[in-house]
Amino acid sequence: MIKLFQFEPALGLPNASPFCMKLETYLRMAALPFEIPCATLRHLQQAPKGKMPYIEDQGKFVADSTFIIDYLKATYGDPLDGWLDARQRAVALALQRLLEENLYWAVIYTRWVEPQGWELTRAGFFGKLSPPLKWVLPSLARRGIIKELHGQGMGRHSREEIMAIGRRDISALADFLSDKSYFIGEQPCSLDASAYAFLANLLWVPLESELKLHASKYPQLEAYCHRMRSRYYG
Ligand SMILES: N[C@@H](CCC(=O)N[C@@H](CS)C(=O)NCC(=O)O)C(=O)O
Repeated sequence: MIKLFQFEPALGLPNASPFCMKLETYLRMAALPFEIPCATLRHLQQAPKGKMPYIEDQGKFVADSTFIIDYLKATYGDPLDGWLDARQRAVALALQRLLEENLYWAVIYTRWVEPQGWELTRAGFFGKLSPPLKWVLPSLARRGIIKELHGQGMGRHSREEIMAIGRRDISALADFLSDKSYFIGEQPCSLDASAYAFLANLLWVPLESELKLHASKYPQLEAYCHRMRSRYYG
């Protein structure tokens, strides 16, 4: 049985880490049996690449949601993406990169840097820790994330610039989805695991960020999230 190591559910979602939620959604979409060991700090410390999620399968550890999905496809088959032609695959990859390599960092900014977001993040991610970890870890983690934001580059922009970048990504996603049921067509593919995880992490967390407000202007995004949830988390 595949063991999925990830954070515990938070902020009203199966996972407040979009990468963890992406992988769990993929496993559900591909109907692969998996179990989630009770989340502990130790699991993060033992993560092969220092990040969640990772899996253990047949004695092998695999890290990074995309590499894990590649591994799962190679090991158990690819029930989701077989119908895509080369052009659709290229578009799916570009959208995945938009979500995971760009929009992600704008969302991180709203959660870890903006005061209202930080309040929610601190309570949602660290609220259950006992002292002294509860006092030390949140500000250490926040400092680490701010450093990562700076290293990636998003953190060097002004708030207004970051919001403009995020809004632009969201509008592109909404325009591309348009009235389709799933991102590439009427059938889901593995890109939808990523899209659903990232959009639900924007629309369904109790943080009234500017990005959430912008995403809420597109009813097709909300409808899409409901479609994915009832199909795979019903
Ligand atoms: N490229 C990785 C990204 C994973 C990632 O950034 N995970 C974050 C949570 S969203 C994490 O584990 N952060 C903990 C840390 O950096 O200490 C993937 O696709 O799995």
